Amino acid sequence: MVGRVLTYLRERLAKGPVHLTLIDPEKSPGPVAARLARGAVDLGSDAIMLGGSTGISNARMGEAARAVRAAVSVPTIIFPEGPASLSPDADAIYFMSLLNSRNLDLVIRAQARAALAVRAMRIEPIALGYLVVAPGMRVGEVGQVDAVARDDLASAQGYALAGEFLGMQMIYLEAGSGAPQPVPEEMIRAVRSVLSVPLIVGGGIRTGADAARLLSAGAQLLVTGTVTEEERLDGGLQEILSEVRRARAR
Ligand code: 1GP
Repeated sequence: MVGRVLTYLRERLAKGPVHLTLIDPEKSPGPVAARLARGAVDLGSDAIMLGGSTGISNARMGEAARAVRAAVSVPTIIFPEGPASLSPDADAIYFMSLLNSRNLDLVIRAQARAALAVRAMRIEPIALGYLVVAPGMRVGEVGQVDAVARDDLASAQGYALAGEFLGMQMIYLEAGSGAPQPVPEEMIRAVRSVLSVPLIVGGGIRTGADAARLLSAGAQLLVTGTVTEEERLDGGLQEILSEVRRARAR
């Protein structure tokens, strides 16, 4: 099934790379989330992801989704840490599996518990394979992952391609929020060379130079959270978005 938000992302991707802004409703509740989203979208961000790796309640998620939806016209996508992050107030949800978790709850069991609720909410599920690469940061710990080593290109390719073969509509390579370095370019190149579905890259992207390197290695969607939450809208995020525009013009 291909819904409205995935169609929107694919249409944008047909023209070049896409930027996604991640906002954590626990750190930035409703009105703050709305202000951050508006700032990011004014600079050219293509969609807003709502999520974080610790303790988001349905109420917090709902409040942020409603506020962001009222503030911007781009899609809002829930980036869940588990069933507690569900809300009917966003446009879509990454229906995701943490591919390299040791905890089966995060691979498939929580998804089985949430599937009927997602259907009842009529929120668009986007099937996503989520792969944590070292250092992994907080999500690596909470997600109980066997993080893919930064030089283990074959494992990254294997997980990503397995996700695609299982029917996942996008693959997300995550270095972890606040990672000192983003996912290595060689890994992005290696994964992109075997993958047909879009490749999302996030974690540790802070500057225009970071974005330019990852885009030329083959990242198709870039996720940034920290630069927006630190309100470095006119520095980091602005530079990142000008690199996305530059890559689109090529
Ligand atoms: C985390 O990839 C995202 O899931 C964003 O990371 O906060 O480092 O931008 P940053």
